[in-house]
Amino acid sequence: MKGPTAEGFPKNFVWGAATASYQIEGAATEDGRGPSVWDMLCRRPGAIWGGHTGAVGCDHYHRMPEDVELMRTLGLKGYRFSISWPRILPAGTGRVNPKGLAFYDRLVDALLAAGIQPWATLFHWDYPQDLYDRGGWLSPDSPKWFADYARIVVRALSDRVTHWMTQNEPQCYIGLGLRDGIHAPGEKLGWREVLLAAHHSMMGHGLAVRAIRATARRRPLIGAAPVGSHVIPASGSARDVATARRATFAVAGRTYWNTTWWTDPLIFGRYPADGLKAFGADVPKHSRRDLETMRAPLDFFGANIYQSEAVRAGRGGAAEPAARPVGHALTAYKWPVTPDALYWGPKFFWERYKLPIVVTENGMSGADWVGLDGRVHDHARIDYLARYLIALRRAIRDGVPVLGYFQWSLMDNFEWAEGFKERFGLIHVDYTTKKRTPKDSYEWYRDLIATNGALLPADPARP
Ligand code: GCO
Repeated sequence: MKGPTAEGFPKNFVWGAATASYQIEGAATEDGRGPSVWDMLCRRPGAIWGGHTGAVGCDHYHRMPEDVELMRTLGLKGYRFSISWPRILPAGTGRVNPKGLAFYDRLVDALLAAGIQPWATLFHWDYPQDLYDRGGWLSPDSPKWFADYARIVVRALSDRVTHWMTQNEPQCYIGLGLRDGIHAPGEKLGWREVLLAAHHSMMGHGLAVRAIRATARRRPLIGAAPVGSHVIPASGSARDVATARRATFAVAGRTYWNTTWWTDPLIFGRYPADGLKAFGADVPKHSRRDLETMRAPLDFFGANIYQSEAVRAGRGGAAEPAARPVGHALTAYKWPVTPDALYWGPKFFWERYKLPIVVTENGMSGADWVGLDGRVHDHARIDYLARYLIALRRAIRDGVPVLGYFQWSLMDNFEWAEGFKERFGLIHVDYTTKKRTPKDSYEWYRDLIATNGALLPADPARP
């Protein structure tokens, strides 16, 4: 990879935006799509804010050409989308739905015609309902189901798609979905089962990576897109930095909010020792072969980064939380605005995993509406993105290889259990009329992309 240019971003930096199938597509029962666990959860009273569902969503399934045109005028270099498993395989395995594949065929063709590189995520949470009924990720067959599905998609699209991500945020679809019951399928299982499901999903990842490499018609670049808990140092002192690094890679007790339980096996072929200790007898019995299945060489490390906690070195190097000042900036979702997450996150991941970084998601929800002048003045989002991208530029200047950045999200969409309450988009969506209105941040991002980042303000941390 080439180093940064004068603007601070490499020459072929992938300026992107991201979405996910269930969050934007709608058309939940059309053209042969099978049901997913999210359709199921959306029917459960009280499960989703406002009783919303993704059944119609942004109606992207029907408005895809209009949406790709908006991406083209935005000047996107890359677009990260996910493929709906039950659209391709209505029952999860077996019969392929040609109309489902045809949709992604059209999408990929439209992207390429617009000069936009497609970045496909194979699984972003809309798990086929039929497979869930057959045990879901608890089934020992589940890794193979996922790999078989991956093979079908890759066979169909890999003449044009070269960038692949296996799974998005297993912490969420396993942790929030099976442990806390907040996300689909809405279960509250014990740790033993939760860890077994996690184990299978990681084996599924490993098998899928091999399936992609064996099937792809053009040389693929493969990664995964986990989330995690990001910890940053309260100061630049070596002790604080070492403490934050340790905390970033710790399994702090029995919680799924960590990075290493989900990522060390994929890259090192082993579970982290502190996690094994914390989960003890609930860790599934497994063989060396299982771990070797999980481990498959990757081409990049995808990271979804939104926020972080700051720590300082306490007594004996223990991590002490550094309280945020009263009145600290929060997004509409009440997530803290912590730009340095996009400096330390990529840096720590690069140091540990030695894979080039792709920021697969970053963005914020805002209280955005269409003003009397017909425009959406989302000043806060512009400021948020600028601050985070300045931190990312600093990481690149300090030698972290970052291949691209995908803003979350191209358009307002179905924010899972929060329904349509949270608006993360560069494009406003009126959910009644489905009208798209590019926000001020869309124009700002367009100009930023056009200058390869040169319009970013100076770095307040490194004037
Ligand atoms: C996630 C998902 C996205 C979310 C986004 C905002 O990170 O939860 O990948 O689907 O919509 O992160 O919460």
